[in-house]
Amino acid sequence: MKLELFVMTGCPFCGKVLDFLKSSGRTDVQILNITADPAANERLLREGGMDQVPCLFIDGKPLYESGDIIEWLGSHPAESAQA
Ligand SMILES: N[C@@H](CCC(=O)N[C@@H](CS)C(=O)NCC(=O)O)C(=O)O
Repeated sequence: MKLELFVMTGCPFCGKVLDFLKSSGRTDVQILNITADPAANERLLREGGMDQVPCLFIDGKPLYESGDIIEWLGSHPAESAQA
């Protein structure tokens, strides 16, 4: 499963999700910072449909809202952690 988290610098909601990732030791989520990466910003708008972060792309399907993202990540552990 491909997981991509779109964030931006200084966003507290993004910080909440990043803190969750760090505390869970999860490394299977690719981080894309739209502040530093204009192509990622364009992709978020085009494929996600909303100019809002954080947004988690789950195999290309966008999930917005930090609380929903954390809930999803919590209920879908990293594949390597499932064994
Ligand atoms: N309720 C959302 C709030 C997210 C939010 O407000 N993000 C801000 C950055 S801190 C944003 O993307 N603002 C741009 C916009 O809403 O167009 C969440 O918890 O994820």
